[in-house]
Amino acid sequence: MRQVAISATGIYIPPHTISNEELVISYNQYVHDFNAQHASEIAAGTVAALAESSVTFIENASGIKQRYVMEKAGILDPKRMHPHLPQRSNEEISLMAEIAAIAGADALQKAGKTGADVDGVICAASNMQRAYPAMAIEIQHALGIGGFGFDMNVACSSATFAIEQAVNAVRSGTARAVLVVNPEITSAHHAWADRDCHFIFGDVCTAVLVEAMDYAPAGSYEVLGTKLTTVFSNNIRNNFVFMNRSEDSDPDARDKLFKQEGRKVFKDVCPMAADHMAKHLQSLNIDPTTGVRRYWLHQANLSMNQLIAKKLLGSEVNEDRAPTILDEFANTASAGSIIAFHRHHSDFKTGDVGVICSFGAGYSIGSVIVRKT
Ligand code: CO8
Repeated sequence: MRQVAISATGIYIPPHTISNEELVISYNQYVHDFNAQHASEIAAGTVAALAESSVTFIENASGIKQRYVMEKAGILDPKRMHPHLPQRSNEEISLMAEIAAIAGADALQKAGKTGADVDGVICAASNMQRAYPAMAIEIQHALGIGGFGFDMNVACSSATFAIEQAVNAVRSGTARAVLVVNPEITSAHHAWADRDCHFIFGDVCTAVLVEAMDYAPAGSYEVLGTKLTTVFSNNIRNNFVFMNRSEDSDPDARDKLFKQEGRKVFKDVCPMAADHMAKHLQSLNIDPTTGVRRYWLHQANLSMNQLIAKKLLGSEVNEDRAPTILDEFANTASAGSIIAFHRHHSDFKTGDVGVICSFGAGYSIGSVIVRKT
C-alpha cells in the first residue's frame, strides 16, 4: 500500500462581506415590516409577532462576526433575503464549478502541479448546483484533469469524508493524485429570514490535493489515518429535493431550506466528536494531549469547539491549539475545518501531528490525522 499525503490546499474567498451589524439592521427591518403588515392578526392572536435579532446575541452565542457571500444586496434586501445569483447558460461554467476551479488551481499551484498530474476530482459539498452532469466532471474539464470525477454530499462532513475516498484511491493505486474541492454556496439554501439561524452561514470554496507520498513535494502532510462515523438524526435537515414536484409540496416552504434544533445539535454532537477523535487517536497510539500539536476543528460555534477540546484534552485550549476562523467566515459547512488547516499550518515542524475534524448534519463526523514530513 502506498503512503499518502495532503500536499497542498487552496481557497476561493467570495467578493462580499456582511458584518453582523449589517445583517441585523436588515433582519430587524424585515421584522418591523412583517409586524406592521400583520398588525391586526398579531393583535387578534392569530399570527405571532416576530422578535428582533441582536449583534450581541450572535457574537455571544456563536463567535461569528462576519461572513463572506457571493452576492450581498439580495440577502440584505428585507423584501428578498436571499442572494441574486443569475442563471447561467449551459455554455458557461457553472458558479460552483467556477469557484472550485479557482480554489483547485490555487492548490495545484502550491503543490507545483498541473491538471495533468491529477487523476480524479471529488466535489464534496452540502448542496450541488444540479443533479447531473456531476459538478466534479465540469471542474475536471476546467482544470484539464484526467481520470474520474464524482460529487458527494455528507453536509458539514463532506470534505473529510471525501479526503478518505481520495486517500483510499491513491493508497490502492487507482490514482496518483486526487483533488478534493468544497464549493459551499450556503447563502443560496440558507434561511436568512429565520431569527434562530439567520447569522450562521457564509460562502467559500476550499481545495485539498491528496497525492501519493513518493509524488508529493517535500513538507507535505502524511495522512496517518482517516475515520468516519454517522448516526441518524433529524436535528439538522433540509427537505429540498427532486421529488418536491411529485410530492406536490411547496418548494418555498420553510422545510426546503436549512433547518436545525441548534441546542440539541450542540448537546449531541460535542461528546460524539470528542469521543470520535479520542478513539481515532487511540487506534494510532497517539496521545491527544502530548501527541497532537493542533486541532483544526469544524467551524460552527466557538463554545462548541471549546467544549469538544475540553472533553478530549481535559482543559481549555487556546487559539494555537485549536484555531478559530468562524469569526471571519461564519459556518462554511464542509469547508470550515479545511480553512482552519489552510490558514494555520505553516508553523508546523517535521514530525508535528495535527487532526482535521468535521461534524454536522447526519449526524456525521470525520477525522483526518496528519504528520508533517
Ligand atoms: N437574536 C437574539 N436572540 C435570539 C436570536 C437572535 N438572532 N436567536 C435566538 N435568540 C434567543 C432565543 O429566542 C432564546 O431566547 P429564550 O431563552 O428567551 O427562549 C435564546 O436566544 C437562546 O436561543 P437558543 O437556545 O437557540 O440559542 P443557543 O445559545 O443554543 O445558540 C446556536 C444558538 C448558535 C445556533 C447554537 O445552538 C449552535 O451553534 N448550535 C450548534 C449548531 C451546529 O453546529 N449546527 C450544525 C449545522 S451545520 C451543518 O450541519 C451543515 C448543514 C449543511 C449546510 C447548510 C447551509 C445552509
